[in-house]
Amino acid sequence: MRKNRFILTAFSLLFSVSIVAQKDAPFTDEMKKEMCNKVKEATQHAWKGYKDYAWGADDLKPLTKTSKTWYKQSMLTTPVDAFDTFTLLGLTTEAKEAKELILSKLNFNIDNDVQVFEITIRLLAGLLTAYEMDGDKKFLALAKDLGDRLMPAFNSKTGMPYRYVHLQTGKTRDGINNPAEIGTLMMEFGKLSKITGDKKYYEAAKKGMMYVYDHRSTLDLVGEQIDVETGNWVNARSHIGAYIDSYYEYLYKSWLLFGDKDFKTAFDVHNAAIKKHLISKTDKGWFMHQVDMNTGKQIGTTYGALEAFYAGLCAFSGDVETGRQIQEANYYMWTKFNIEPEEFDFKADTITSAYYILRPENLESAFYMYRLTGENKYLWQGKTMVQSILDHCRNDAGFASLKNVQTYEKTNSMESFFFGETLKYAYLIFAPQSTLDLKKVVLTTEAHPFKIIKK
Ligand code: DMJ
Repeated sequence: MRKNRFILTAFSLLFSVSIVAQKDAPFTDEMKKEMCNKVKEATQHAWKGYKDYAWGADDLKPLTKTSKTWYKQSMLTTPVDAFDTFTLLGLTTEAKEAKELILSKLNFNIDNDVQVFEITIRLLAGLLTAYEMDGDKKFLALAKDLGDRLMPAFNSKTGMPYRYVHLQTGKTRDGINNPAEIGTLMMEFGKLSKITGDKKYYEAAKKGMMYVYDHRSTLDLVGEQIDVETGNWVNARSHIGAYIDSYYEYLYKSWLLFGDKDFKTAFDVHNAAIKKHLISKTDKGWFMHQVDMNTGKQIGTTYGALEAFYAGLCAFSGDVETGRQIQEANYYMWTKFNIEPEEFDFKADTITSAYYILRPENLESAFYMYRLTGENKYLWQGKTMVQSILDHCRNDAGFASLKNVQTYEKTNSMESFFFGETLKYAYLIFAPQSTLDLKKVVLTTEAHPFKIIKK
């Protein structure tokens, strides 16, 4: 018995030594190049699937080899989200194909109400970046047309946007909104103002976002849902996950992009509260839990794929050490279950939502951690994550989400953010830093690079 225990201890010691060794082991330029080539090939494979089975639609359904269109007419979500990734990766043929499709077919005169947040972060952002990268004014005309059609969403008593707006009539619906869907319009509408010279987009988005900030709790936290007509919070759950996440992200990034100090002040106030109230320190790393926004009482211990973004944001905004601890937790979540699940309970160490929909946030944080520290450890993390996606999500038509990370069973979807974000971060971790200069551009929540032009 004691002998067995000795062997076990020696084995686990050896195992941890080899992990430590691997974390610090050199990651050569050759290895970086090899990873970049793998990601490029994966991007071409996924695009080929879209071309063969979903040409002109929003998304590819990779298992049935059919297509998905979100509304009555396609908005070409995949090509618009993918265009700048193709350009950054040097995939000129693919970029040309996407551009031709977008400029010949995209039309926003659709008899449908659309979700303002999703359409803004994927399409408005994608078109604005396409314009900044490529210079073709037709991209800008499309972006302006879309921005104008979305603008009536801000016509509420408080200035916070409704969740849905009709693209032809401007009719709004769904007044119970959330900080993420309210705040994550600032970079896109602000950029549209800076490019067109018309301030109305910037002002509308800022008014809505600042309403949320001005109605934070005495603990400087926000809740999960707010009524855009009355301004009352209707759900007091506070955390950094779904429905809140990118509100914080856009406060910091809007400051970087526009140099408007109001955003910096708001971010600093919230970020201090996030660090004070939402972090759980464990021996696996620092996870983030849920609290009541008014009392600070802990009400949940779940963590997941979306929350993983905060390590990168925290480090990028100046606190590398906290970012490092949270990235430990992120990587634990990825490796413990084969691939990260959508959500797990970090206290019980069990999965609560087993799917993986090709989300980027864990890779995104590894990318920021690598850029900020230069430590090989984050390249090794990136390699593990990228390789597991390539090994387990690929099929003959593209890449598929997983229904269950523990069994690797696939499900029939390939979200456009796989192109816009996941493949982009997968490439950027290993690519020369000059591929994307973080002093010259700010990446939106959908990883579309926006040029920093302060005026
Ligand atoms: C993306 O559309 C954006 O990153 C958004 O902020 C959160 N969800 C997805 C990716 O997971």
